[in-house]
Amino acid sequence: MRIDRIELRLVRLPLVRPFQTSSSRKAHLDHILIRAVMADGQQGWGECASPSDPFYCPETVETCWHILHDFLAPMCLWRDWSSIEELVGLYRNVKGNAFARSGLEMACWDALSRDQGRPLHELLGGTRAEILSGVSLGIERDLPTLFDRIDQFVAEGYRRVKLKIGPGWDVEVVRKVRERHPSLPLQVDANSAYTLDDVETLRRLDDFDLLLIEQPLAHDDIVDHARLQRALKTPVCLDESIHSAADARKAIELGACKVINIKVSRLGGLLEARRVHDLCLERGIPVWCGGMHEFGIGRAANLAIASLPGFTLPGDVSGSDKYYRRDLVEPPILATRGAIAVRNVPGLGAEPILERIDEATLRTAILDAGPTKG
Ligand code: OSB
Ligand code: MG
Repeated sequence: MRIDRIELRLVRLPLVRPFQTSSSRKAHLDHILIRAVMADGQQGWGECASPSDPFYCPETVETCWHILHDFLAPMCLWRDWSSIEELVGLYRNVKGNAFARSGLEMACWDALSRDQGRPLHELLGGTRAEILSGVSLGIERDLPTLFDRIDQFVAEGYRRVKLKIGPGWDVEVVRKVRERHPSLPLQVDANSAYTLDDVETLRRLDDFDLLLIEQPLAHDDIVDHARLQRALKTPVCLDESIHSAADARKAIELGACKVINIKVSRLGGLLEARRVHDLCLERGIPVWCGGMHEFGIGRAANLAIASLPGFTLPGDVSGSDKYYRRDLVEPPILATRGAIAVRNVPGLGAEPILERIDEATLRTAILDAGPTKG
């Protein structure tokens, strides 16, 4: 395979319901779509689902644009590769910037699987015909609003609920949700909001039969998480701290977690995501698929990886209707009774609709110059 042309598009979709983070209120999301056109005319699409601000991880939409435009694309254009391992070898000198790498790699996986006439989930080694779907709920304005949201998604059949927590919105919120839903599979995500000074607060969460607590401590820590895990009954799950299979191995060996959240974009792509999956399967560590509010292309890639056998816990991959009124792909990715079917068609499993993408595009760059050294 050889990429002759890379198209980058900054694409905006309005959110069905604005969401509030600690620092901003968002009514829409901007992601980068990558179209890679091969020498033989085969195409693939990828999505870079980076947040626009550096509050989840250091990357932003604009750093992704910069790295894709000025480094990754020039390092790959006009170079021959025959496997994804060879493709990522072309840009192995690029450190970090996982979201940017993941978007380009996804476009190449899509093109490769279309070229072979096989579904991406099959290339990856997927074994499930459907994936089990949970929802991730933000910190809401008040408890009644949170209860309404939970009731809605439980009624729709979602298999588990994840609550975002932080100081001031934790033990009492979880207590009340647990009282209202005694047998609901429930987990919490702290997005690094605590320190070891909060062990007593976090220990109180042990009373609520949570599936796990996700990333309670610093985004770049695995050592303190090991200490915390020893103090808690609730399994610790790492998200932000795990960037590679090597990180996952170290975290498991240190006892920093009992579960890992596999997020394609945080791991720099599907190849590394599969390596983390394989390691966890071998070590008996359950995994689940995290999300970044992906549009249809990135969501389809999440479904493909989540079909692998080690994904034994419901993921954050919900129907796209939870976020977007009209997504950019057909058929729309929707959950039925808390499960999403994995499609048996060549490629990612979702067809990008060009007219909708054109309508949503804010900025475009076309790269088709010869290669540079990296
Ligand atoms: O920590 O899992 C997280 C979204 C943005 C940043 C961090 C996280 C999330 C989610 C999204 O929880 C879940 C989804 O895509 O539905
Ligand atoms: Mg998380």
